Amino acid sequence: MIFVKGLKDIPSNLKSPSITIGNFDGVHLGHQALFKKTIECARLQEGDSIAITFHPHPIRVLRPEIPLKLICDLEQKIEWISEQGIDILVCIPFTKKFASTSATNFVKDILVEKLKVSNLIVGYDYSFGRNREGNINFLKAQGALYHFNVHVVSPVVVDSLIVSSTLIRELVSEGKIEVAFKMLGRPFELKGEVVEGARRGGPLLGFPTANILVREDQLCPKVGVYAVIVNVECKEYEGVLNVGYNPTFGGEQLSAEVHIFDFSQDIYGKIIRIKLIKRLRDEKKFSSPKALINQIQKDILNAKMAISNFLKCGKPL
Ligand code: RBF
Ligand code: MG
Repeated sequence: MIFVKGLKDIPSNLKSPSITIGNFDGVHLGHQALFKKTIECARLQEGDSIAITFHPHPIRVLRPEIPLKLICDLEQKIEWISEQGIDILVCIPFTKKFASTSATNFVKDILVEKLKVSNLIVGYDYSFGRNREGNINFLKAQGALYHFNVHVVSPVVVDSLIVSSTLIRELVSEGKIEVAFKMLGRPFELKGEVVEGARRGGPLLGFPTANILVREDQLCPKVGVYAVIVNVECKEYEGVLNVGYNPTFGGEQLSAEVHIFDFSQDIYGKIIRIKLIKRLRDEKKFSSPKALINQIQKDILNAKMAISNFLKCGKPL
């Protein structure tokens, strides 16, 4: 996949482009349906499949007062869209000025004149442009005017719920990561830098943990204990993640820390990716460190079981 930042560096020799547009936070099954349709349209015409996305997320720019927690960062988005088989990903820097572009001008200047769109693929609920005036009826009318096809992709339904980034954010913050998993088509991933923790896990409990810096703008799973697969410098390890306040030690600050099995490297400052496979339990206040140690031993056994089931059949049991 070719990644293009901004509209200036778009290759000039595009072949009858099939284009999809969206924010694609999480690159979930709904987004994946759009990419499949886009690639299918491109194949039929032996043309290029193109995805257009925006960064930062438009809500961040237009409604900064909304505390939007994103499922993924730009790097994850690029990686996951690339895995879908899209030829070119165009990322438009989203500014207030760009947001004031009318839907008419976006279609004429960017889709038609710049990209020479042949097929436009959008989700059933799509709208864009100043005041969201670019809805599906508008796009169909523009398609008739400029001779491009508009394909509307139906919603994807999982457990009788329509897959959406908003719903996945809710599910993850409620700890329903198994449902989020089904909607994403992959485990929810918590990514972050390993930072200094309380330095209690190793010396006191015998379970050293890597503490992750969870940024303000990042979606954090509900407090609790999870079976996880951790990616450290492209290698995968199994582990248990605790998101919580460490009430046994009277903690007040939220932390996310992962105990990685059979692992003793110093990884301070490294960015790691934690795939949440199964939620194991709530965080609890234990009467003593000893009682907590007993529970963590059980957590580790439960995590190993959940991960082994996941590796066998691709889903948590
Ligand atoms: N701390 C608690 O106070 N209650 C818990 O239920 C709890 N569960 C944990 C489960 C796992 C798998 C791990 C690795 C840690 C857990 N902790 C819990 C956090 C523990 O208090 C923390 O690792 C140490 O305080 C070191 O920061
Ligand atoms: Mg630690």
